[in-house]
Amino acid sequence: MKDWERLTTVEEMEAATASLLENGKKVGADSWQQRVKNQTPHCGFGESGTCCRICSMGPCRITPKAPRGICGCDVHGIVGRNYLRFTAGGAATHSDHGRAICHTLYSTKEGGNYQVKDPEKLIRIAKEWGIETEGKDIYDLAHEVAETGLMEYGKPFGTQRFLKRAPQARQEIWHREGIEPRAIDREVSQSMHMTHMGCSSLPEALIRQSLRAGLSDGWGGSMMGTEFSDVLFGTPKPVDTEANLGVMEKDMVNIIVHGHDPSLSEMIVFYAQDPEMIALAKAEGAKGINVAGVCCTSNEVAMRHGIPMAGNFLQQENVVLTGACEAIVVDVQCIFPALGPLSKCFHTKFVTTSPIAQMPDSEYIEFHEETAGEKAKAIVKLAVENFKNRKPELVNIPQMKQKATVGYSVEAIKKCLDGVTNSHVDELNTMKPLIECIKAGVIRGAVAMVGCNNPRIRPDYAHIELMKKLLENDILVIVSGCAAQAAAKAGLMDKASAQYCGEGIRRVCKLVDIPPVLHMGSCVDISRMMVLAADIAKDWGIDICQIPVVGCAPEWMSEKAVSIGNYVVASGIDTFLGVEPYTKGSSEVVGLLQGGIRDWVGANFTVELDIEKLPDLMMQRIEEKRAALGI
Ligand code: BF8
Ligand code: SF4
Repeated sequence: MKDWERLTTVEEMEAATASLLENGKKVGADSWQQRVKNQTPHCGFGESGTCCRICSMGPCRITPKAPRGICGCDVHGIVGRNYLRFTAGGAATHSDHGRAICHTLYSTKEGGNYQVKDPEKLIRIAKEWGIETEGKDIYDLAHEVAETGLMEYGKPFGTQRFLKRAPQARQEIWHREGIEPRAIDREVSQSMHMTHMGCSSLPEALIRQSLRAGLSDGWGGSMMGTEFSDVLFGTPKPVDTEANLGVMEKDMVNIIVHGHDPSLSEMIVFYAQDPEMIALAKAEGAKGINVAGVCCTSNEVAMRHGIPMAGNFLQQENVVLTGACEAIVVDVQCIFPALGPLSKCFHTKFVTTSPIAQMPDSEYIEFHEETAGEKAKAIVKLAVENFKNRKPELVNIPQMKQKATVGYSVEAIKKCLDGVTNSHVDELNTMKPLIECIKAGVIRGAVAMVGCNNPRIRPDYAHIELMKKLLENDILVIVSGCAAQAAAKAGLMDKASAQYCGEGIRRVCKLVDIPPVLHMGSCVDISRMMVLAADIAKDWGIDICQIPVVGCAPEWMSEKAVSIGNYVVASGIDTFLGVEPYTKGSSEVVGLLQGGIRDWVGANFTVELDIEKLPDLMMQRIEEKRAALGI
């Protein structure tokens, strides 16, 4: 068989998009492709991070002729402050999602809208946090754990509880460098304070706080988001699903869930299976109800229920352009405001549900824990009753989809490893079989490929090409967020794709019965990757920065991604970016992020806009780490 022959190519996906844009033209739809043209060229000051508008004496823009703002701040202070604010935006966003999940956990009750699906995990976390579990009703325990979690956001003293999950050496580094995150809200709030007019303009202080704010996200808010979502909705285990626009069904009511918080999508999925709703759909002339997802909420329900993934970030308009989307139901984050006007060009209902993400041209059905069931049912009904308004002449569902096996939580990975016979190891629930593989060189190392799409990069191209190259070279690829969906759409999560990988990965995939690319979840689930790295390091007896693993976000775009980058690097994992942060205006800030912080945390960023060069850079770093370990 020819190399990677059975994958769906980026060219095929682009052809599908082109035909959908033709569909859009018929009804006068706008598109991001057009808006990119309207916005090009971008503002050079914004791009280099050298515009300051944090007080009304400005905006001040730094040029050779005007090297300081009116207050006297130099370019390094301005770029550093902008970078910290960007990070704080991301940390706030992920962590507020985590907070919402804590509230959902607090709302659980026997027979209620939300229940505890993984009591074992709840008890495990309670014990980890020193909460008494003996003889306690599981819901009393859930409430106590949720409340303790909520206190992590504003506690006056101490540091984040989950930091203790890291290897001792890592915890000591965080302490030594003064970057242990305290209360999550405090880190975000302090970042805003530090960047107020007349506070910090010292790049070193600003970057240190960026790392700390990031850590409050990764080892705080995001980690609680992930852990408590598992308690509420079940810890993911391997499940088969499908990906790409072909998962939309011509003869069914198509409901697309989009956003991030599974509290909404779980309910939609549940009521879409309600016999009353299915009967209603049939009465309306449809064969049934099909739920599919976009962006991270899609990852959440794919990981737990095998709900198909219609696409990732830059495909969100495409689902509406198929003309076969009865409703696109959103919660928070990464939702294009464009969906409002676009939906109006079709019969699609654009349903917003969160006070945090309210948009023009949408139907706003506010979602709360107490009324979640009835609201979800109302939304499903709205979609079903909209089926008859479809215009058959506008229906164009590109017939492309791939099989995917997803659901690789840390717990699931350990379970897979338990299934592998290894003469050196007889314990269960350990990373040792994987460590043995790495030591033996069967697997050279791993890359955590994460993040978004960004029109600056040919959509999905970087993700897919990098993954292929790494797999050919026996580098294990773990993924989350929109990178995961790129892999799934291409077919890299189909076990059958292992045949194209290097000999080592091929053997491991066969032995462990896994696909070559492991889907670990949504972007908050990058906290799973932190736990994975911590567990590997602890079982190996080394620090995280010594493991031959790197992070990569080749197509990133959001503030959340920068917050992630900060905590991944601060955790000791070198991170490679294919899109430049808004920092190039300051040699000092760039010097720190791409070099200096290595002295603090043992890792740093590498920015390489030439995607073709990224795999070699990453493999080189992995080999350096192997050499340092003497393997
Ligand atoms: O949190 S990868 S485009 S969907 S920001 Fe958004 Fe980026 Fe996708 Fe999820 Ni993450
Ligand atoms: Fe200009 Fe200083 Fe105000 Fe920024 S803080 S806008 S550099 S005067």
